Amino acid sequence: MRLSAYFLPTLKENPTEAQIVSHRLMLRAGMIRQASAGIYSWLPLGFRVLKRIEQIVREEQDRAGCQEVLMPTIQSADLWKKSGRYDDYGKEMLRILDRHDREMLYGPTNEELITDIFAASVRSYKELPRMLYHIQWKFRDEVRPRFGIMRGREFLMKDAYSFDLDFAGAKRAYHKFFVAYLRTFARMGLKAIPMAADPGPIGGDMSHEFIILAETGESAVYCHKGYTEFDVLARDVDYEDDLEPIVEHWTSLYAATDEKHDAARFEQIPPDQRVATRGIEVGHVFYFGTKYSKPLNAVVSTPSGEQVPVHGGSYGIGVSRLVGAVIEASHDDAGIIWPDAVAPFKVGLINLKAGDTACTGACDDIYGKLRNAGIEVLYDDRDERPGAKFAEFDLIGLPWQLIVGPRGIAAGKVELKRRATGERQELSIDAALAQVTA
Ligand code: 5CA
Repeated sequence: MRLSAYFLPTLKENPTEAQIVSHRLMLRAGMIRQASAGIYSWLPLGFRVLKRIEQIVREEQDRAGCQEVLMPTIQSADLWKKSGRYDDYGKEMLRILDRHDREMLYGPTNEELITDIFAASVRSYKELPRMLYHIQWKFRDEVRPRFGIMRGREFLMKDAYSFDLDFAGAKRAYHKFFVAYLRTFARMGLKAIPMAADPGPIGGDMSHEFIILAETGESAVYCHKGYTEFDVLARDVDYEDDLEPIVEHWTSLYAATDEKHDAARFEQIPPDQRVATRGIEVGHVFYFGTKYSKPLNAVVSTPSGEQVPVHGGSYGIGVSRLVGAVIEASHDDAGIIWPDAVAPFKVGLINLKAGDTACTGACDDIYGKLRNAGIEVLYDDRDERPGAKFAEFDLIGLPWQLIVGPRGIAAGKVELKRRATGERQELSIDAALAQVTA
């Protein structure tokens, strides 16, 4: 993509409405634009990151054996009346009347709808277990939408649902999602710690929140420092194996959100190993047994012919929130530092002298080669001051900057800068290409 033709409305000044760094940087880097309170449009750069994150979430759900569906954003109130949540949800639910005065709503979550879909077609234990997910926009009329897309009113969520014959089966499903979540967040370069959590309006008996430690997080959290040294991607996971040992390992040390915090237990941890900080909730898993299957009549026959309600769980990931969470975890004073896996482009190709034939010839050539190699590159072909270009590329945080200037090119050299470390190398064009395509 040529920057001269790209819609990238960056801001030079810090927007005053942004209280936390990710919100500030997303606005400054031209990733999002507020449409109304807690509701955002995603501009090209932001949308690319959102899609990358969504794709990692999708791949790890698929790997765990969960199947993708797509349910609508607008739901009928009927099912919610059956589950009892039409009243429970209160003002957070956006209620809509259609032209026939039928009560509709913009879905804040999908337990009712998916349970109804399941109940309509599954009859026997032989069709279990099942795991379904979708990635769809949700609406919650939050009292205080804030921090940009971190606590929006409209936000993109991955929500998955499991259906099992009994508690033992539901626990296996819970473990699958638990492990899939560890892998998902680690692939984005994030350290997410599972913490015992309050199930809130979803209900149920077993629940963990996956938390990224960050001073700017909304929740107060308490955990053992040991978690920061755990490495999950080192393990290859077979989802048919017993995953309990992994879950046990990841719940072996103390970790709890504010609502579940047990000060006495926390104080048993040696003082230098205690972490009391704030965190960003990027995922939440729940086991809720028959809370939805009973009222919505999702029953199956057992091997002995008995009719029983299925055991369910739901498993959410804040896909749009993750964009902000990654920035909170990875930035410096100059701007964003995208981890390779979620970067909107891998390389920024910077032509320092757009009017110079040698520079432009070399850049055009490099641009063509990178594109042919399938590398996503943002090519700054504009006639701007080098200082402004450097600042803009540091702000938008692409992993590599490949800088082409007249002096270097006369000697057949370009400069390659790694955004994360600031390390710069003078290389031949071929050597630079080899590094960024490796
Ligand atoms: N039905 C369950 C799981 S499928 C559910 O709704 N869980 S939840 O309420 O915990 O939401 C799942 C995830 O969505 C949260 O962990 C959080 O990362 C994200 N999320 C929740 N509310 C918001 C919001 N207002 N803005 C952005 N992300 C949100």
